[in-house]
Amino acid sequence: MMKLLGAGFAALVLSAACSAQDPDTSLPAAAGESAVVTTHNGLQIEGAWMRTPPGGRDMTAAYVLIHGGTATDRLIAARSDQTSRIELHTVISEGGIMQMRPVEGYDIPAGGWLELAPRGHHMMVFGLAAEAIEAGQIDVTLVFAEGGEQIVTFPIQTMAPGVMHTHDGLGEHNHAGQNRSHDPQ
Ligand SMILES: [Cu+2]
Repeated sequence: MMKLLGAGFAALVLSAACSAQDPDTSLPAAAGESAVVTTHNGLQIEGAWMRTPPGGRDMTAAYVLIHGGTATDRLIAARSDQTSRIELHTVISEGGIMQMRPVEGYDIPAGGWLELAPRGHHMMVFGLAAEAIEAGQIDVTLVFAEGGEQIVTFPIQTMAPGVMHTHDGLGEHNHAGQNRSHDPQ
């Protein structure tokens, strides 16, 4: 999906909006929303959440929005002690049917962003511990090619948090609107 987005356009919009002064980055997490986590190389991770698996199952998906830093990075793996494994997946259309495929990683463009969201890129979670579901959250280690390992707490919930509201509300940039234009749906 990201490849369809004009890199120059994204850089233009986000270089100003995602600076250190961006009010987005200093907002505390609201109920049901993960805190904004910043890696040592300036990646900003927000909107993390994992979907509550349907009754009795232990397989689910997890999502996150990662703002790029000043250099391109790559999300190459994810893991948690409270799962048996986490795979990086994308969704492709094959013969008109949407299907999931494992991928080696996702690029995070400098000045751009990587979004994992329902019907698109996602982390596929296998063997989720019942204790994590009961606790309503899980610590997941995200592994970046340049940014190293970063632990992020994912709330476990049935619906997406209102992660885009900060972008919509503050008027400087609008990921939600841009993403719709290259959403696979
Ligand atoms: Cu999947």
